[in-house]
This record gives sequence, C-alpha cells and structure tokens, in this order.
Amino acid sequence: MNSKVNLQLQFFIFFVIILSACENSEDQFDLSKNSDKVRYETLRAWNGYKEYAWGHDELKPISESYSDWYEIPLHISPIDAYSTLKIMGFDNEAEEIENFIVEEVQFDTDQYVKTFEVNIRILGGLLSMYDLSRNENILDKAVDFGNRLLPAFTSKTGIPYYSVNLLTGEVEGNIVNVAEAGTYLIEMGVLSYYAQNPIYYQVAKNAVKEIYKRRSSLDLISQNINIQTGEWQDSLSHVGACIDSYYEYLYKAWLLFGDDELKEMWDVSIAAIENHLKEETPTGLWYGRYNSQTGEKINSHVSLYDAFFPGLLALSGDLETANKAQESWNYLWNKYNIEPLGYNYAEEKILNSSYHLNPEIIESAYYLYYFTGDSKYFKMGEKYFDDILKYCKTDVAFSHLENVETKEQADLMSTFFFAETMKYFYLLFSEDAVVNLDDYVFSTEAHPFKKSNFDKEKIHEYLGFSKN
Ligand code: DMJ
Repeated sequence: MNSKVNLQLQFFIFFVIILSACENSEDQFDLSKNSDKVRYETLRAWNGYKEYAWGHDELKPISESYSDWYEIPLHISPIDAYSTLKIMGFDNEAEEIENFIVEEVQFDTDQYVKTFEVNIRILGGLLSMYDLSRNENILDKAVDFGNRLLPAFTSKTGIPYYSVNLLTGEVEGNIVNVAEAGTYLIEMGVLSYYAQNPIYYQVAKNAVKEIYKRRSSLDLISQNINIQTGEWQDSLSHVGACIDSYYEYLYKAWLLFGDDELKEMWDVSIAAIENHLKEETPTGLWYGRYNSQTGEKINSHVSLYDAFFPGLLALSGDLETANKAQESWNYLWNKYNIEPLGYNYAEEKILNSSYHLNPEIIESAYYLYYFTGDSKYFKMGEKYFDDILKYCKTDVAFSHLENVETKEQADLMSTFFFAETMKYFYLLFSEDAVVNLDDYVFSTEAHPFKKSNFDKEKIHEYLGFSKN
C-alpha cells in the first residue's frame, strides 16, 4: 500500500473511532437538564442490557449477565423498552428492536406463561410499537400473540386462567386475583380495533363484568376469585397490588374507547372506594385493607404498587384527594430515601424491605404535575431520581434493592424500569409536555395509545359495543 493511501486509511479509521466515541458519549446530552439526564441514563442502561442480556428477558446488572422468565426467552425487556426509547427520540435503538422482533422473534414456544404479565408487557408493548411505527409486520406479531392468549379466556366464567401455553393453548390455574382477571381492556381493545375483530375486547370486557357483578352490597370487590365457580376466595378489599389495574382500566379504557358501560362501573367503584377504603392518619391519607362485605378495617398494609392511585385520581379529576395521597407516599419515600415494597402505615413499620425500581410514585408525580403545574411534584420527582441514581446505579445499568434501609443492591433490573420508571421521569421533567394527555392514554405498563388513532365510529364496530 502506498503511503498516501495508508495515510487516508489511518485518517478514516481515526474519524470512525471519534464518531463512534461521540455516539455514546455525554456530548450528545445537555446534562444540566433533568430530562436529558434521564435520557442519558436510559441509554446507558439500554446499552448495558444490549451488551450483557441481548436475546434474553432481563439484565442482571451486577453480575453482568441475564435472566429469563421461562425456559425460552420472550425478549420482554426490548418489547417493554420500545415505546420509551421512541418517545425519548432514540430512533435507531427503537428501529433495531422493531427489526429484531420481525426477523427473529417467534412466540410459538411450548411453555406456560402468566396471562396477565405477558398481556401488559408483551401484547401491550407490541401494540404500542405498532401504534408508533405503523410497521404492519409488528401488527402481525401482535395479532399472533393475542391469538395465543385467547384460550386463557375459556374458563366457565370467562375470567382468564392464570397461565396459558403459548404453543398448545393448554391452560392452568383456577385462582386469580382481580388484577390478573381484569387488566386486558386496553390491550385487547386496541387489538380488536387493528384486527377489526371484536373477539379480543369482548373476552376482556366479559371478564371485567364477571368481577363487577360479584361486588358486595357496599359495591366493593374482593381480591382473589375462582374462575370456574366465580366464588371469592377472601373478603379483602383495597386499591393496591392484586386489584389495582382492574380499577385503572375501568377508567382508562373508557377514556380511550368511550365505552360508557365502563364509566358507569368506574363511577360506582370510585364512590365505594372513597366511602369505605380510605382514612386520614397522622402520617397522611392512606387507602388500607377492608372487609368487602362489612366494610370493617382489616389492616393498614400497603405496597408501593398502591402509589399509582394518586395518579389515577388526578387523571379522573380528583386533584385534592390525589394530592393528599401523593403526600403520604412522598412521606414514605423520604423516610427511607426510597420506598419499601410493603409497609404498615399505622404501625409505621416495613413489611417488605425490597425495592424493584418500580414506577408508581413517579407516575403519580407526573400526572399531578401535568394537571396542576405545581412545582412541588417536579421537586418530588427530582428527589426520587437522585435517590435512584445514588442507590440503584451500577456500572452498566440500575439494580433492585434488597433492602431499602441498608441500600444493599439485588442483581436484577425489571423490564418496567424501561417501560415505566424512566418514561415517567422523562415525561415529568420535559419542559414542553411531550405527550398531550387529552390525546394519549397510557396502559398500566405505560405504553402510550393515541386516542385520535381510533375512529369513533369504527370503534363500536371493531370492538363490538353499542353507542349509548
Ligand atoms: C407494572 O408491571 C405494572 O404497572 C403493573 O400494573 C403493576 N406494577 C408493575 C410495576 O411496579
């Protein structure tokens, strides 16, 4: 090689090295802005996932390895991460996921999967991927996946089985909680619309009605149900984990599709919740555990999942109660500088000391800031983000905490950290509202769906409910 060509080659290699270094450097971010700090950390965690866990469900961010939910990976992290990466403007990363799903992912795997979890993460993720990309091959994947979930809805009541085999359609698990029974309206409704087939929405709505019609004379539902007999397995009523997203979907699915039957169920349910499940205490307003039949208090246990509720209250217009409830959760966060998974608010004691990078308190801060513009919610978010950076950050991504008191880390990064936690931080911190909540509804896994994508006339036909 002559020296001129050699010099040109060296210059070219140098240029490529500089370019690729810049791609992953801090230079492309304005780190004085919170929203860009979130983008930077999201990309860092995403690159960590890609380097150590690509092809698998979740990153183990301490051992720098991976973990799968079932024997055969379902690629839950990338599917859950897509809508966040896209909203943050990481188009190349999003496109890489899209191509990977189309070219390399098949769902005909002979394994039982948890119906509720794969619905909110995989089906919801694929549908929002289609909503944001309009890639018809992604829609085909979503329809294929939705069809694989349908056998779950063949119990005697129509309430879905706990798990379903993705290849054979065999089903298992006769006892489910209400969240597992009733969190399908959004995903199945969107699928019905795009597939122009009411079957998906109809099975989801039937499951919700089967729960609703078994409410007590106080209009309260319980936590666990037998899907064959329809008998309640307990009398535990609350708005937290194991029930939470049933209520969330009554309101949000009505917002998205305008099915007034859902709004009637929401109105009755929220009145009962406000009458029977909440109390003012020295540490603030809390929603506890009550007997669904008698209304008697059972205990003061809450889980950090319950912190989604102020956000739902804000979305449905009750800003005053939402604010009070958020203040209680904020108190708990500040007590440990992160929240414990389980807590007794009357005894002020930790019941479960772990933290799994969950989004709910951030989600609620986002909704409250969106609807009130009160900077205190923004500041709450800043504190949550700083604490997560301080205690959960690892060399390659972010980790769960084993113990919120000692801050000992645990070797896992949940898929909802991408789908929800980082998305809600970004939305909260972005100067101009990136997402207009008049036109978007977020699923329980924070996958966005654009209301104006769904023609009001066609919704009735494709989802199979009549106009009121
Ligand atoms: C998410 O997977 C969903 O929000 C679900 O409804 C319950 N909570 C987890 C994250 O904490």
